[in-house]
Amino acid sequence: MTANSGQDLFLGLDLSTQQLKVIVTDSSLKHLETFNVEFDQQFGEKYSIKKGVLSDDKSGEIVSPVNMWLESIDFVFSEMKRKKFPFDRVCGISGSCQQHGSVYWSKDGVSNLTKLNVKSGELVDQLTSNESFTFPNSPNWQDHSTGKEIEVFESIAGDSGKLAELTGSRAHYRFTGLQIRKLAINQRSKYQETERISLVSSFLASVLLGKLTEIEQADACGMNIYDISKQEYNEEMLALTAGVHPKVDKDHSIDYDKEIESIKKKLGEIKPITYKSNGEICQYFVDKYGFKSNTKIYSFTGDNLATILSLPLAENDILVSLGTSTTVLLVTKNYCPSSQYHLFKHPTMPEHYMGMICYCNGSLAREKVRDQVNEKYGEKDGDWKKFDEILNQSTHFDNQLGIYFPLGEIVPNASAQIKRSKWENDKLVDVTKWENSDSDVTSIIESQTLSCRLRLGPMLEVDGKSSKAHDLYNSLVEKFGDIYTDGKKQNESSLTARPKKVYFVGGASNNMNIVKKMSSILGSTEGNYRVEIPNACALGGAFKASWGYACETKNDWIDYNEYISDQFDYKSLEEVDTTDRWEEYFQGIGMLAEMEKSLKKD
Ligand code: XUL
Repeated sequence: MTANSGQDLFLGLDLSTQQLKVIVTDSSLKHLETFNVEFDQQFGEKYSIKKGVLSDDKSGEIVSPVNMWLESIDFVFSEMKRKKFPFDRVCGISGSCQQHGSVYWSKDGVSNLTKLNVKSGELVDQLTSNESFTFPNSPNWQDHSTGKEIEVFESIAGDSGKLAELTGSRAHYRFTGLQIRKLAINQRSKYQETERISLVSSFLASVLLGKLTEIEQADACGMNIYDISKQEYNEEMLALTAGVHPKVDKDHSIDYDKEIESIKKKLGEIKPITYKSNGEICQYFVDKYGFKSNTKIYSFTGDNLATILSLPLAENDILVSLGTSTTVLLVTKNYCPSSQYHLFKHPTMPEHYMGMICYCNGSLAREKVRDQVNEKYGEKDGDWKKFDEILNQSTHFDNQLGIYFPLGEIVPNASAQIKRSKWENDKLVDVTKWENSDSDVTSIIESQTLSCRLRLGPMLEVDGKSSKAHDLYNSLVEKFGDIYTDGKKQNESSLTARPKKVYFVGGASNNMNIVKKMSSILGSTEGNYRVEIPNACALGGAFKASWGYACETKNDWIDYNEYISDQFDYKSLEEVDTTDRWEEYFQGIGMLAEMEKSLKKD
């Protein structure tokens, strides 16, 4: 379909846990084709992987083989070549990669990368793991082996909140600084032999460029090392990462200054967000597949960051992804970190940040309530009819709320539990069951949404103060006292901020009844939309490439959001028809904040 049309093409690559995908777009952001390679299917036996990874249940270690990624690049491009894909029309490439993973280049590896040539075999032959990489595997974001590292990162920063203030997130097992520290301590000589460390995103860009390229600034925020406000590495966190922090690493023979310089060199510089390309594709790909030699490689970013690039998401817009877990992404200028969510630099808007809240309890918790209702009414397993019917009957907030965590939750930090409370005689009363168990239906959607609203508030910006908002805030604190979320006091702005547009994606967004209810509570000022973007992160990568190319052609910045908005296919959005109940749910906000105070922790 692209073969004869002659227009400029852009590629968005997505190197995720289980596959490498390539999507093709044109300069009007039209998605033309998709190619992919599934790791288990193609390389499962060879690399002994399952679902793309090697797991050790005992240690919690989860890694992906770097060689497999190299093989997958040649595999997918060869497939495209076989199908006569017109590589010579590709003007720009960018992409999306699993976040936090890291790749460890040896001195030879850095040099081998610059010598890639079509006569010496495939990428994997020229960058063999034992020579080119000091560690053959890349830590995967599902890894759970860095508990000790979490403790030291948070204690050196002060606490989880202080680390979040500095780096945008509290310490997480998967974050790159902690993963590097584990290797630096346990396999010191291999660490010392490491010449450069890439994130998965900068690794893939580097391979295409045939030279090491910088870590991308937005993805760098997933390392727990990068001071987001100062836009530079934090030295204390670097010392921890290198395993040489004087307070916790007591080896006095270590030359501290030398080690800090060394880790800085290994990580390389972080280039501020830019539209400018990192260079042109290397000759290997030109000779082997027929790319033109001036195909531009734009920095790759993390998959969540690329996801927001797939939609016209402006400041204060939010994206709610209703999957097994619920993930909420938003665009903001407000750097207001918390230990309960993440802030990253925005990958294409230098003044902006991306906020990310990740809940463990999403679909599974809702499905449990659905099953309970279906059992009561003798409905078919898995059917949402009765659940939806009950949900649609609830037209107002009836002063009762439940918290449903069949799994331990991280936002807020709590063990698995169910808690139900009513507002009676001006106080909160806990109950074990509702008078009518059907109430769980409305209650779970309400509490899940109110939890998002509580956490989104501080990240959103308020245009100006209104007397209405002032009154709502005053009556809320009069009734409930000061509202604290995750240890931080909320203020008038954070409690009265509304999102502009809300986009719903992911499996459960197919249920319009759930989407309507959530929309009525979140209170967006410019509409709610349901949208299907099955290739969101790859698409975001391709859009980033075509935007970068347009800016470079103009030789100036084009506002990313304007660029996307101008060409976006608005027909793909389905507007949600809902009644705004934002004001009514202030009562729910007060109740949820109060209920969260007494949640059980492990
Ligand atoms: C985000 C995260 C995951 C991976 C998935 O912090 O770890 O979303 O990026 O690929």
